[in-house]
Amino acid sequence: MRPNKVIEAWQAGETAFAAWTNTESSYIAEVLGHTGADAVVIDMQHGMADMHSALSMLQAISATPASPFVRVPGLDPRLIMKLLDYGSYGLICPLVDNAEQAEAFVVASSYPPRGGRSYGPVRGLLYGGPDYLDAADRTIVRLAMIETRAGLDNMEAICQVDGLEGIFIGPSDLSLSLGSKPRPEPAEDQVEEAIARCLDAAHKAGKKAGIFCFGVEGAQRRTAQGFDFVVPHSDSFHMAKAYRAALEAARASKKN
Ligand code: 3PY
Ligand code: MG
Repeated sequence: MRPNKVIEAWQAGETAFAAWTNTESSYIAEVLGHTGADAVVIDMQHGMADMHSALSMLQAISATPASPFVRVPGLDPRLIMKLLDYGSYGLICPLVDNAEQAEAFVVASSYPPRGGRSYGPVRGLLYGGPDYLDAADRTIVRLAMIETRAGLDNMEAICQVDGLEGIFIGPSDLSLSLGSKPRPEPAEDQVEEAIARCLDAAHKAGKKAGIFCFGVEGAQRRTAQGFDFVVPHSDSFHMAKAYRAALEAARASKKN
């Protein structure tokens, strides 16, 4: 089966870096796939993509060196199965509160005997290759999001779930859940402390730890802390920031 770039990075002892798209654009997904990212994550929880656009975006990412990942809208086995059949190589599941939900996530995304994924990888087979059935369970990356107080309380048990490659921290929701305001790194002390505990618990359990970051400095901070899967914010954030800077620089050159 075609290798997963994120797993390859981890096997080489490297941090995996992912680009994140809030758009529903296959063109932008393709552009992101050519930026050197190990994966492009289509955000179907808060982003614009629906199932229709997700299919063309997954196809577009397939034409790049990056592996196609999706943040699913929620723990819905039907959507999870379909997005895998569409060719997603990685799934990030939001708002995982306990080990039972993490187990349900693994079951929905794994073939029997481990899971209950129904057979029909109509596009996964084209992208992955003829040995898809044998290799899919160990090639697809599953990350459970820790971003609630319950998830934090149950994080050790979540990290014990077999078949889960790791956790992915959502600092904004985690902040809200702990009574803090979301803000760029560093987060408020209690949130930073919770993030450090998540990182430690994941590594103690032999799992990977990923995190969404709020820009370049944040991504550098989390990479230096030892996170294994780092997302340095979204495409819409970087596009607006870069365009604002370009416009300001051009305006500043105007002769009076
Ligand atoms: C959060 O910070 O809550 C996230 O879900 C990041 O994507
Ligand atoms: Mg969140």
